[in-house]
Amino acid sequence: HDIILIGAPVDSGKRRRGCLMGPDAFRVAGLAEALESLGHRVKDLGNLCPDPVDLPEDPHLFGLPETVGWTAALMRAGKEAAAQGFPVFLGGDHALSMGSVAGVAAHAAEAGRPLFLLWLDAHTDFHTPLTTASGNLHGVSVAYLAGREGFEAFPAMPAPLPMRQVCMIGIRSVDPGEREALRETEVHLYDMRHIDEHGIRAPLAEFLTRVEAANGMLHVSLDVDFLDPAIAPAVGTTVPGGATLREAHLVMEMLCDSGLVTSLDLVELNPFLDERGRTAGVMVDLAASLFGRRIFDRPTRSHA
Ligand code: DIR
Ligand code: MN
Ligand code: MN
Ligand code: MN
Repeated sequence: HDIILIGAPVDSGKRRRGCLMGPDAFRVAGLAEALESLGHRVKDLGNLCPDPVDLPEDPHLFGLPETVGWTAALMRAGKEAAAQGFPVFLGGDHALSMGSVAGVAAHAAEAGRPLFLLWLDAHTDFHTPLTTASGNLHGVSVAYLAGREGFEAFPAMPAPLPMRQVCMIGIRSVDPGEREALRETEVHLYDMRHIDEHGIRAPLAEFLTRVEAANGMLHVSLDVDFLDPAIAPAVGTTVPGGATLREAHLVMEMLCDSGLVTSLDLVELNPFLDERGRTAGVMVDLAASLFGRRIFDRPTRSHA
């Protein structure tokens, strides 16, 4: 692949600071070198800045103007990068996915292909600015992408994502407002109990089969808190009972085998909370698995 690294030090999506250091932590942990060693061409665009926006703060929401500025800047950068190669967005908190996925969606719409979204997260991030109790905008990204109401302050989502094209895996923290709203959608949602009962392979394989059948593009959004905090402590919103290291690598290797992934977010890493770069290293290893690192080659076979 022609991989385009886009630093997005978004730190306005929640109150606890530190995700702005994420892009540099990924660099220090050797992301570009790992991907190059797998035979890819890697170009690092450095860090983006949010667009200046002329918008008042909202007393109910944290960091609204800055987050709107990030969404606009990332939407532009994401659309452009998707036309040129394989964008990898280095977060930054999960508010960045409003811009990254919107940009990629705009590209997919122009290419005439449906965009699918794999959301690997403890959380569903399906609040809107009207329903959020915390006021933290890293919790509204999927709702924005789906075109839910309440986002008048944001740039219009260019190509709203049908929720049936969204698959969520790893879910274990859902607020009441999100739960109700999700019930009305066709999202494919696999919570941790589903993983416990059926393993992580089956639901992912089913989703990949659908993406392939639709000739879709596939964006993967990996929130650090998808992982169990025992292996990935450097995130502001740890939730016990997450994916194990082996489950996460299996997901990444299956995604690699599928050949379907066209863009990636690595989000919510807070290096200020890390243990000597341990979580950054885990995220880099997972990205490497997605881009072809493996223990031994396997005979190629389909995900089904
Ligand atoms: C939480 C979001 N449901 C909230 N938490 C997230 O504040 O609305 N943590 N996304 O990563
Ligand atoms: Mn998230
Ligand atoms: Mn999360
Ligand atoms: Mn989070």
